[in-house]
Amino acid sequence: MKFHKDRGNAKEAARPDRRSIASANSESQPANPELAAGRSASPSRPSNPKAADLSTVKEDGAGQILTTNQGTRVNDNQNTLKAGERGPSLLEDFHFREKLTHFDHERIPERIVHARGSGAHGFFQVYENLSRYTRAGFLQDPNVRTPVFVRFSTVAGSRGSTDLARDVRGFAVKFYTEEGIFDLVGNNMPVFFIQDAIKFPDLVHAVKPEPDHEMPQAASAHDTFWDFISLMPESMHMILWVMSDRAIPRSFRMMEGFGVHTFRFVTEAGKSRFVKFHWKPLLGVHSVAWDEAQKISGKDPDFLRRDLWDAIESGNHPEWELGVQVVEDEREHDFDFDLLDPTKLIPEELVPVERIGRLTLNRNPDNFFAETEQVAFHPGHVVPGIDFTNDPLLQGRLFSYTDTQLKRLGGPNFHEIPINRPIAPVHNNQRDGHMRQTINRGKVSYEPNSIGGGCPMQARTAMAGFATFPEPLEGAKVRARSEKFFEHFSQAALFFHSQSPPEQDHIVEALRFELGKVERLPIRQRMVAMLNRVDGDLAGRVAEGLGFHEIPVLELPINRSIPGDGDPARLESQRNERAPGESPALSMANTVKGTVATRQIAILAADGFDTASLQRVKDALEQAGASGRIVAPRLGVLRGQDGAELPIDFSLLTTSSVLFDALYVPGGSQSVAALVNERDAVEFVIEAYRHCKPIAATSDGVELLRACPGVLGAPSGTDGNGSADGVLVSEAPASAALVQGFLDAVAQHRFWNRARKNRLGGADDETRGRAPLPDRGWNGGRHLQP
Ligand code: HDE
Repeated sequence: MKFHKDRGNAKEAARPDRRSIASANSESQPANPELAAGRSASPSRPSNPKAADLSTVKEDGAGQILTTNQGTRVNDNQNTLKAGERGPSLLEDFHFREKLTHFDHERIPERIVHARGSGAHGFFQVYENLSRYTRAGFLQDPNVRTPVFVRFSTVAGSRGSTDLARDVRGFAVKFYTEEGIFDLVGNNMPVFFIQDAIKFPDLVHAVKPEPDHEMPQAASAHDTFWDFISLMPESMHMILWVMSDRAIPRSFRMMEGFGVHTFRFVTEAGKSRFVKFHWKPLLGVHSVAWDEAQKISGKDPDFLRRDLWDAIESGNHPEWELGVQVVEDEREHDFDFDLLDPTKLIPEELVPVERIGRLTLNRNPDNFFAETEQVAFHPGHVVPGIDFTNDPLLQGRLFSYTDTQLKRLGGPNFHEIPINRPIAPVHNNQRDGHMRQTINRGKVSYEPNSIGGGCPMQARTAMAGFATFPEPLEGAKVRARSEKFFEHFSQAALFFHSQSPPEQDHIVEALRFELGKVERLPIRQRMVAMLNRVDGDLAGRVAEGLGFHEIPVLELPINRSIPGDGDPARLESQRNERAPGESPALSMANTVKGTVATRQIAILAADGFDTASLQRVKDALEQAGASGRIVAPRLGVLRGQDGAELPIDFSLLTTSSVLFDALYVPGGSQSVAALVNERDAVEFVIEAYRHCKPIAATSDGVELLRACPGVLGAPSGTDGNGSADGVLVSEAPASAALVQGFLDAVAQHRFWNRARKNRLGGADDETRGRAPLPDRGWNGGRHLQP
């Protein structure tokens, strides 16, 4: 290593040259003719231009010498500079002061919402040219891979809170397109709590920990949240989503995503259509059980972050298809609901989702802070061909996101932070400000100008200049919503009616839990009365869990979101009296169940296990893309019946049943005898059963299941012939049929009906006495006709 560097032109040479694509042009020619044509991908571009861009700022201390921030080499990083060995520290110690000052300033404000998040890099590729819908360059050429950075998040909790809180998940995608950044800042639920952005601070204040004692963390189960909700009937549809298992996903990789608002697609010719965006995970949509979620929060609060990281590290790249529901402009008013109302979805049975491309996440960040924390999304980051509607929630968001970055990232230059800067060239007359990185050359920082030849110049639309869709507008200036916004209940009922019976049970249980944590009786009563407007059966079951003998009377007006001079009667919640129907696409029970890829299966064993069976099941799992992990009473190496040795992945102390998707117990009399006497092993099995996971046991392994109360109560399948409740037992060693039956069961994910049958964790059925219900008229299910 050279001690004295030749610093002659080092500073110049080190300047990353990442802005050379379209230097200021004084002629009215497009800087990049391909861009002007709405196309992208010059053949000379690196395969991932964003990765290449980020590489210019990466630092690695390996093999390097420790320096100060000024590049001065440090000789003593152990002692402060003192006046004598026992003397006071000296102000002169520039190294110490720089180090401590930097440390003192290492934290930035966390996001007011979505503080807890996990990110990854990847790319998006469209399946075919979509010029019939949009001029957006990244949606034209199936050969172009557009780099993306995705951040998943919870909403309510702080940065260090648990991943498995019952909550909405953020699903924010930053596309680094050749025409600039497009951010699709969505959630894993297709609707939202409120209709107008002006209520967002109220909603967030209500759900955040209560302001006097700052409790509870990352939880909606408290008085202020339900107080607000019980007065805001427009939230009812979203509430049912948040009370469903969608709010406790098994993995970020197994969540749907939604743009929520209605956006616009605009073609080259200026034709506009409405569009809703969807992300469909190729692994299907799966969740955990609520009891499991709470335990995971203790055992591994980073469960979802770890799952995403590990999947990418091991080459299991998560994938989603981008779907669009496209509605012709002329059909804007054809629906029972207002397309601008973000508390409503367009049922897929009415407008099918067209799958237009694929998102793949294939690279973990190098540095959490620099990338996942500093990434700044904004629904207002759009490219030509994508435009807004007047959804009043979206309109408010268009203000909020820049404002929030100014506070969080400290100034107006946050777009220069490497993770945020576009791969498209940036040229404008914005200057200066905190932490400015760009060194703008020349005298000109205004427009029009003659000194700079008029540059940087505006782009014609034919040069991929963004031009807002000229939507005709009329009307008085008012603070109001359209009439259809006041229909608050029928899509909540549609959602509830579209769920399978176990999913409905989970919603009932969630509401009993959440409202059970509410201390003020009138809030509980108002909520149950409100739920009764959605569905009488739902309200009755929640009421029963709360110990009510009858459904409380709903006080009028239901809608308390009323302006000072507003007429409550005119602004009252409406309910469409038609039967809500069913939309099978809303139920996770109808999701993809054809794969076991990336599932984590615990193999519970001790010394003396049946080597052949264990190996057969483990190999089969791994061949199918799942992982069989050995869990034993201690760490180290296990010795099988025949003396074969196997490394142990986890001891019963270092892991937990809730961290796995399924369980296999091989035989081996010595192994099983040890496990039967191990309380943690018995609990492991009982929990896997209680959480409705697939379980298989062979030969002596069945003994362990017998030692677990309730588990073999009603086995409906033996010898690997398949099992209705996902418990496969065979008194023989693992056969090919058993292995296949187990794989099929793991692909099913969970056997939620087991909880119904055994009353373990599921809601009650009709057998318990229930209060007579005044209003149960919403049960006539029918499928929606496309
Ligand atoms: Fe956000 N939201 N939001 N939001 N949102 C933020 O911006 C806001 C809404 C969403 O991983 C904040 O940079 C308002 C809907 C995601 O960094 C803030 C309203 C949807 C993320 C903000 C909404 C979202 C945010 C906080 C009502 C789904 C995390 C930090 C009008 C379509 C992005 C930040 C990330 C973050 C404001 C409602 C999604 C304060 C005012 C609806 C995924 O600007």
